[in-house]
Amino acid sequence: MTTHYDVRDGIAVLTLTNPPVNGLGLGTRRGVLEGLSRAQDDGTVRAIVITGAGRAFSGGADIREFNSPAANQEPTLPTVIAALENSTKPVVAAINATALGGGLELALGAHYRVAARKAQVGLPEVKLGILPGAGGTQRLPRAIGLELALNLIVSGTAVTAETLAATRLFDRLVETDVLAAAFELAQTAANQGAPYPRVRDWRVKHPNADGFIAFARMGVAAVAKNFPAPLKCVDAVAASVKPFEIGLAIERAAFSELVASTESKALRHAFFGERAASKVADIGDDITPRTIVKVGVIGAGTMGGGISMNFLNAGLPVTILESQPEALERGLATIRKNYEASAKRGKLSAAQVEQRMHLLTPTLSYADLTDADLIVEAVFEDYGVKQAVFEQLDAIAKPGAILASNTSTLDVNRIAAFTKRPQDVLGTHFFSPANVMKLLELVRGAETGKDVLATALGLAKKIGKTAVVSGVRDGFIGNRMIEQYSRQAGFLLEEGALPQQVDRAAEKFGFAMGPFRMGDLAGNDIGWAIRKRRAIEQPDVTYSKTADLVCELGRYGQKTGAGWYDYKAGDRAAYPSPVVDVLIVQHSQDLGLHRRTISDAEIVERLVYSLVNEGAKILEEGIAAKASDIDIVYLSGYGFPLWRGGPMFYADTVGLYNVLRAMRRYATGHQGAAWQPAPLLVQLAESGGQFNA
Ligand code: 3H9
Repeated sequence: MTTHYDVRDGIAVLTLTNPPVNGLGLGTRRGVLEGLSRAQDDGTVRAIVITGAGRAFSGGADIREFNSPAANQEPTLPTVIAALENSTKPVVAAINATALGGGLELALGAHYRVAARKAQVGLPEVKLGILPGAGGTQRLPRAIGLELALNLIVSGTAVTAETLAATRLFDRLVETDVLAAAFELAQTAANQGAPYPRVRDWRVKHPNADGFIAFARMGVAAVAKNFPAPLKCVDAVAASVKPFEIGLAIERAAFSELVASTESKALRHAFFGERAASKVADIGDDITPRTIVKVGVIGAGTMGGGISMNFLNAGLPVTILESQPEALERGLATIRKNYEASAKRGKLSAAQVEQRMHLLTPTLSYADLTDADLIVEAVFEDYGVKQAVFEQLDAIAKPGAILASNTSTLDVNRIAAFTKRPQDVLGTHFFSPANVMKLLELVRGAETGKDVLATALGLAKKIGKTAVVSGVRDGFIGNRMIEQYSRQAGFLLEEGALPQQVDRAAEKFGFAMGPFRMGDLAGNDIGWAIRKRRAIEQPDVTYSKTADLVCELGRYGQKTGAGWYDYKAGDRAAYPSPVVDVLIVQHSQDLGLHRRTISDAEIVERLVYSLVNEGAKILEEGIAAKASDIDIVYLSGYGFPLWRGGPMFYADTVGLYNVLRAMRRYATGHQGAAWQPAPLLVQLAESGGQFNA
């Protein structure tokens, strides 16, 4: 049972009991309606209170149900809300905690609302690529006014109930006992008798609704770009000045259209994918995480500093170690500078800056790390350097301390073997800038303890990261895939494209940055070093030499003032470089290739499908546990367009048969050997399957 019914002192109490957040799935909707009928039929019941059990009033419609037959099966949410509204006995919503989306819409169908002051309320549907589809766009403007409602609905922001104290939305706001206040109100309402107030009967008043809506539409159109939902929200809210049923029909039509859109499916995929990423099959509630109260960070460079800031921000003291006093000074100064920049932007107070700096202890001695519960190293990517660090850590770290490597490509098992406690070692691959980027790849070594991984997952949440678990393989998930993408980008140059065309096509597809601008930002020397290593480790794997030629000119990217593009002092814009263009064309000639015009569509397919193919290999090797993990890596760490749901989800929407067919076509072209399709992709394409089934 996902609703509970009982009668106390002549008041029927309907409690939503559908953990974790009382989602309004079919069973719960039925329960509410049945409870309502029971209360109408029971002569002893004078009024009805509806509330939620546990941590929420209701988190809204059950998102998992969307696009399944149950979503449209009666009673739908609009049916349930209409029944509340038309109840012959007064209905009071007792908003004990979070009321979002359909949850708030349900409350708007009650005659009265009592809420806990701190309860979070809002209509966040737009974040899932839809709009409130159970009357929210019509009732909320009636309750709180057109402008405020439009802002909340278009942004999807949740606010505390007390923020809306000045509006008609809540009849009472209370500190603690919501149910008692709701009972009192229910008794009073029953004493007064019908008619009971219905939000639908209220009028939206605004001195210039048309002008305001036109203004809002312009602003929303400018920022919503690839997301259709925000403008539909504006249209629906605009209709709230019309008769209620007309507005409701407009909302309903927009909801049906949006819920079926690829953008909404992608956003819902990302919502669940992000939550699923933190769940690991063999790590259940029986695994007790270790306690982390003190952190050590080795290396005060860009990465070490950024990593430290994450822990400081979460209130965890950090001891940061460097080998040279100057480097330590520099690292500390950078951290302070970053915090002061945040303070200038108004994101931190001066006191908060000091509080964080106060939690930071600099040191040149490993002896100061002996009481750390977690030590993260962010030193140079070289086995020799890592070995020296991990042997030291093994010697000084207290028993049970977690030893983490921020390696972005090296073998975590080999690193773990530098210690006598491989069960305490894992990879924590932060992305630069580490204090900003959401993604954290947790690399589980062959011997990493379950409690160590559980601790890292919990800690990731605490420091606001989106953690994805990867097995041990060169490049883990993200960088392993990006290498194939970069290879294709290089081959495209040999065949006829220029960096600016490739970047433009990738950015038009929606990538935050094309591959060459990204290379210039990250530093082209990093890829160069990897290719040199590959030449020894995997001599059969081919790369375009173009990138090496660019590096040989000292063009490492923004940091050297020149890379694939030219840069001007004090200006981060990338200017196409005649030097690089000549170099590329010359290189094609040297290879004996006849340069051809390459379409943007081909560029995008080759970039994205190379990610997909490698992703499929990662999945079949078990390096990633599920396709959505790969999508989350790309959405949170690599600027993949959110509305396309990540590379694996995107491939599903294109159709794996079509993806494979295109790959087979490219396999007959220049450097076609790079297009060996992953067996998993072939199998799914042939059986009509999907990565994200
Ligand atoms: C809607 O209402 C449409 C209507 O307008 C029209 C209908 C006709 N459904 O985030 P957490 C799960 S659209 C199903 O980790 P928190 C979530 O997957 C809906 N499941 O916790 C997770 O499950 P698991 C509009 C849901 O405390 C667990 O709950 N509403 C739903 O940090 C805990 O979630 C929204 O968009 C749901 N609606 O945050 C609200 N919500 O444990 C979306 C949550 O298996 N939800 N789950 O991984 C949220 O913003 C947050 O989850 C919430 C709790 C603030 C509620």
